[in-house]
Amino acid sequence: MKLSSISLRLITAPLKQPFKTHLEMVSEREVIVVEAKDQDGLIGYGEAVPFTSPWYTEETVKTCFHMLEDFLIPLTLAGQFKHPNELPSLWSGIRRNAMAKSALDQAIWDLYAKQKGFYLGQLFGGERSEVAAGVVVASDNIGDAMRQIDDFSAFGYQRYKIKINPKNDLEFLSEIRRTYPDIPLMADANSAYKLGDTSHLQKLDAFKLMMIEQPLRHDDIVEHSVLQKQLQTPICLDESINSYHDAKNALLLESCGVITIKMAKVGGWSEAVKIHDLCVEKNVPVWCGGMIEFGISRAHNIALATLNGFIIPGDISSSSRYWEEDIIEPEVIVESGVIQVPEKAGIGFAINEKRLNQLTTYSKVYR
Ligand code: OSB
Ligand code: MG
Repeated sequence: MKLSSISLRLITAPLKQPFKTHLEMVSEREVIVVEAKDQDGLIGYGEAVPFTSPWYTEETVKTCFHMLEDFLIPLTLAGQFKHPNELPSLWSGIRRNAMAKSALDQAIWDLYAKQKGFYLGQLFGGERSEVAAGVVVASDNIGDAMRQIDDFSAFGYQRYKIKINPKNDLEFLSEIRRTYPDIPLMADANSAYKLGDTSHLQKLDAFKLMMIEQPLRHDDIVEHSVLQKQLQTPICLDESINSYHDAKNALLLESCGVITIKMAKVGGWSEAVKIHDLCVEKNVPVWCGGMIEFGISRAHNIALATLNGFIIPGDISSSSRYWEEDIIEPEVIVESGVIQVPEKAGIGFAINEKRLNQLTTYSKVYR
């Protein structure tokens, strides 16, 4: 594929409300928008979604920018590939840095789909015309969390996820279950527990959670296997799954009953689809994870979630969950708990250029 240019933009916007976990409070979101242009002026879009600091992944906005500018973009502009499915091997000499790779991979897949006139999800066999929407509540105050659940319920979200830690878990989950005994509920611990907390974690079985996400270390697969055997609630791995290889090992060791796939974290479309296909083969349900992202990343997630294995509502919420105004149009809308899948070519959404320009703090073009 011959590209005429690739450009990077840093964009920043405040969140409507702070996103609080035991690890970090995010109130301002910074990402990198990648644009890949061909000779006819068609543009594909991707979004790099690390955080400003390395609290969730080791990558940051600055490391991503560096990897894109100094390694991935020069290699890619040299044009030694015919199809976007060759990008992982083109980049195989660059270790890890999955979020940087994913953003460029997304942009080139979007461009390719636009050149061919197909909706992106269709290129990977995605068949759904609507995807189920879930939402995340990340607060350190139970009153505030309850208000958020109440507000979100107006959109009919099909699954609620609450951030927990050993200090607030019993209080938060009891309170939620008192008011909402039957809502589809799960909890995300973002590695707040140790294997030694097993007897405490067993108490959470009483709350009929769909799953508990990443209770133990961010890079662990073995201790989760030990823990899973002592819990009734299925474990879902998030931080631990950064590649197909990780997913294969987690299933081999029965470390989890569910996997959340974040395209950004596994390096792009090809690897995400490989993990999906493995989970379908092994009968393990998957859902599409979120990264507090803007519309471009959200659009890629929607396309990914059209694949058959995504049978649990993911962290794909409306644009308005986080933003006063998103960078795509139309914005992502959740109605009666679902998002309508677009039909237009590529990611299926147009760019809101005015908003994108408003949020841009720096940009650079590479040829
Ligand atoms: O652990 O799933 C996580 C957001 C940022 C970083 C990590 C996580 C999250 C979420 C998803 O919980 C939030 C969303 O995008 O709606
Ligand atoms: Mg998580």
